[in-house]
Amino acid sequence: MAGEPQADCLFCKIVAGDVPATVVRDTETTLAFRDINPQAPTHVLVIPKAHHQDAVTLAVEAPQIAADVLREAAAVAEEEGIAVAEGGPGTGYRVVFNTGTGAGQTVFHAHAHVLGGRGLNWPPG
Ligand code: IU
Repeated sequence: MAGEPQADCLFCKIVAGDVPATVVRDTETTLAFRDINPQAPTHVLVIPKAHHQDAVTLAVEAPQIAADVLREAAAVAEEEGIAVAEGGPGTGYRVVFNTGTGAGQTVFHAHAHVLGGRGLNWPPG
């Protein structure tokens, strides 16, 4: 059923406390923790605690929680000091939802990457 924990899901295990993570924010519906393989000085993942396979599925199955994830992504950026609307390289941040293996998704539990603290190129690789 949509939202139910999956036994073989890494992020469900992090939510359950069975796999360690460096948690930076914890709400009723979301968890934010540092990526173990950071691609920028700030690289935090924001996930729904409930299991949904990707961001779009989350938005369809639980739109309120999708909004919570985005709000938490912004809160992480504020806390990390990168939520600067008009600054130079290293200010501002990127919120990324890799969706599908071809786009780099490796964990099939919805998650937002919050990236910042260095210059970010466009288009991305
Ligand atoms: P992706 O968009 O599905 O590729 O992102 C998955 C991320 O999960 C990736 O950046 C990993 O470094 C990260 N990660 C993690 O933070 N903790 C873990 O135990 C594992 C992966 I495995």
